Amino acid sequence: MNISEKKKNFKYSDNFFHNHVTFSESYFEFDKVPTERDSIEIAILGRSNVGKSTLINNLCMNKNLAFTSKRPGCTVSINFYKINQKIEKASKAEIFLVDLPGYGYARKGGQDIKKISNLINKYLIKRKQLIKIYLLIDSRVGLQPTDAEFINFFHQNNLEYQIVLTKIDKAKKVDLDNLDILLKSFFQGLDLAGNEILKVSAKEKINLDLLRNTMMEDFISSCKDD
Ligand SMILES: Nc1nc2c(ncn2[C@@H]2O[C@H](COP(=O)(O)OP(=O)(O)OP(=O)(O)O)[C@@H](O)[C@H]2O)c(=O)[nH]1
Ligand SMILES: [Mg+2]
Repeated sequence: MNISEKKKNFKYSDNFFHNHVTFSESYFEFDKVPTERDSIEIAILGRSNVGKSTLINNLCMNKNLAFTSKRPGCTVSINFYKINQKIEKASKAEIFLVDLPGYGYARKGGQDIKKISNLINKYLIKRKQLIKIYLLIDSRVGLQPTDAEFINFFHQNNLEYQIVLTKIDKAKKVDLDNLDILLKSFFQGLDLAGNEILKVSAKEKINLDLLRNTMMEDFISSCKDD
């Protein structure tokens, strides 16, 4: 589906998120996450401070859902936000947005980085309910080596993903153009599976409707063969 076709469905997908999302639970260890839950999950991943939690709040139109901070290292647990809607084809499945801790930031020496990357990696590799990863990249900071490592990791492990550039309200046009060129060359050898790179601003609410729609379509299509 192209962007103009998607726009027709925005009302429906805005409503899918609006007032229907509640905090469910947090886990500091992957082994505590319930394994046999009948759920479908989209994870939000990215470097610390890229804007993951802010994006979740703005997608769900609820500023008080996820904790956000100017300082990096704010989210240190896996946080589940439940979308209280059902998908016809899988009427029993619970639907979650999952806010992951940010990578690349050490709060207390090197300890945290290792613990957090273990938590993220376990969730990404072991979670059967995970249908797609939305990898956020700060449009002002650009693609960092750790982001590239994750993208390679997705390909090695056949994980579905979508790249989202954040904070485009703050990026200069020239930086966005340069980042476009860099990403195009990075992805040349990799199959992006037809997914366009999305560019959003939570602050200025740019392309959030498109992002909601893309996520809703992911949830629906993950249930098609059930
Ligand atoms: N200008 C601008 N600032 C943003 C935007 N999104 C988030 N921010 C700011 O970026 C900072 C970090 O936001 P968070 O949402 O806490 O980032 P995070 O990725 O969840 O960070 P961790 O939990 O540490 O991994 C905050 O000061 C936000 O206000 C945006 O679209 N535009
Ligand atoms: Mg956060």
